[in-house]
Amino acid sequence: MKISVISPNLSGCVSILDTGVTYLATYINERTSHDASIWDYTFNRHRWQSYLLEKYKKDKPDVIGITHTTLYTSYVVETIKEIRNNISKDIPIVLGGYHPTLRPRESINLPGVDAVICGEGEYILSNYLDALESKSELYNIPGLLFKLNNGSYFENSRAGWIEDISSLPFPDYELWEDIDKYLYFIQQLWLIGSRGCPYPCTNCEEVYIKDASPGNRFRYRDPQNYVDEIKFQFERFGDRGLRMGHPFDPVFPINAQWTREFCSKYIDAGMHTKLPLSIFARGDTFYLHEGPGSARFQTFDHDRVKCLAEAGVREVRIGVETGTDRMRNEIHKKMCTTKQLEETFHYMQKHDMNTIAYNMLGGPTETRSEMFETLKLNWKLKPNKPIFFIYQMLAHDTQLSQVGNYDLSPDAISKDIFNSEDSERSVEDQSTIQFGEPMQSKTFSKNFVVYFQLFCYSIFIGRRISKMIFKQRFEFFKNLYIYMRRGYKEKANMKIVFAYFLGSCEDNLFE
Ligand code: B12
Ligand code: SF4
Repeated sequence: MKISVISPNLSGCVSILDTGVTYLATYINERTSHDASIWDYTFNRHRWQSYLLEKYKKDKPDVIGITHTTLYTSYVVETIKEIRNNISKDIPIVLGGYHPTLRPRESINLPGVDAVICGEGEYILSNYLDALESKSELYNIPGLLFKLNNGSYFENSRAGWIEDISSLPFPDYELWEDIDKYLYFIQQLWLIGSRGCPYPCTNCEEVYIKDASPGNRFRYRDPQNYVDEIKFQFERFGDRGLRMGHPFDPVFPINAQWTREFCSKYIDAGMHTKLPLSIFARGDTFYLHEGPGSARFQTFDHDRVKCLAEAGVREVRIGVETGTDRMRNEIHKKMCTTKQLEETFHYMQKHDMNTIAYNMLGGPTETRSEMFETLKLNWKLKPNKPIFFIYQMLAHDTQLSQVGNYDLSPDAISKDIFNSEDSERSVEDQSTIQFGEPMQSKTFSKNFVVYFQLFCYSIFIGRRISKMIFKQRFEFFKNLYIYMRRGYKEKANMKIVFAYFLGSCEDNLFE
């Protein structure tokens, strides 16, 4: 059977190189008798309907898959309509990804959908394709929901998380026709060495997704296997624009022993001098030995940071999230104090690591003065790049009702994810976290968050741009012009292109 999986990115964001889709299609191609291709709107979004038709005629798939993230729901719905109205009334359409995993019944009830995969897709999709090919029953495929002839649906039991993620093939990014364009704009590749996360943050889907399927959600790859993949990706893309590896593991260095093993293997492979890495860590990560639940050590683990630095980790991305302990720990349940953040940023700077601070503006119950605290804390922490996301309602938010003593029920807080009628944001921006739609609140107006974000950026970007111009002089303007012109030509979202220019382009990759 032939399946084409769509990444329906109409936002104009040039970084949506979907790792889940890549893993899925690679597995189908390399480990099953079926064939998979990827159809990607990112650089075709202004003619996505004709693009779909061309791809359909060329690839002639038997099944169409669509990856469904919550903020992209409208793109998924439009895609299904287009397929049903202008391409095929009866080709099976299967949805998978974070939204169907968290809200499978909502996804299966979308008009035009035939099946939904809940959980990780590799084995489940392969079983589904086997069953379609042999025209056998779909009743015994764990993880699958499918439509019945009478319009209702049948829901199989859940499949369980894949136990050994090191056994999966390395993701084949060549399946993305536009991989060279992605590499031009982002100059990095997303790498996945773990799946899941052990923390309970209430702003994140991770804490809810744990229960969407049985088994152990938080899994790490064998360090050697991870290093082998990074080397493999570098050999393929190193001379095509790849300048930095970006492990997307939310808590990359959480386990001291795993971190040391990874670092020594990365050095043994000679990769530390070839491909620098930018990793995620939390403000409390370097105070822990074996993750949450284990004894907390109050002393900072300098050795672990040194070891990362020696292995070529040049940048650490840290979730500051908000300026007050109330928002960070009582509402978002981050378990990380302002003091730990201050120390962590200080030590990172001492160890010569670049830092990125991730922040969220406009979370549930946040007040305007608390948002100012976030700005003040960032000023104090002096990250190389601060990022101010707008808090977005995701699939789990509607289920939140009480956090600590706070009422987060629908009566207290607007829970309408797709409420955008009075939006200040363009349709394309609404699906992004950078410039997305603020939630409604009694403590601030949507406009306040929108303008406050601009204010934060203008302060920090001004400082950063002046530094860059001072260092790079004419080159800065030349590079900016070339990069923005290419973004314009590719009809990308120019705000996001500008953000990537400052974040990861040419001489701006690291300060
Ligand atoms: C890496 C990452 C990215 C990367 C790659 C995105 C991707 N989808 O692969 C980038 C930087 C592009 C990114 C962008 C965004 N991300 Co992001 N990202 C992650 C992160 C850290 C890891 C995801 C991952 O690679 N997991 C490993 C892969 C193998 O698993 P997977 O993606 O779940 O894919 C499996 C299944 O879902 C399923 N599957 C997926 N698609 C399909 C399709 C079909 C047809 C089938 C059958 C199965 C199937 O099979 C896959 C293989 O097992 C997660 C958080 C986390 N810790 O998990 C957030 C996360 C996925 N991101 C999130 C968000 C909100 C975004 C953005 C909207 C942010 C923005 N720019 O504004 C965009 C959305 C873009 C998009 N379409 O995904 C949310 C999604 C929440 C939701 N309910 O949709 C998450 C869960 C974080 C959170 N806040 O909780 N992200
Ligand atoms: S540490 Fe990051 S990935 Fe883990 S639950 Fe918290 S926000 Fe989600």
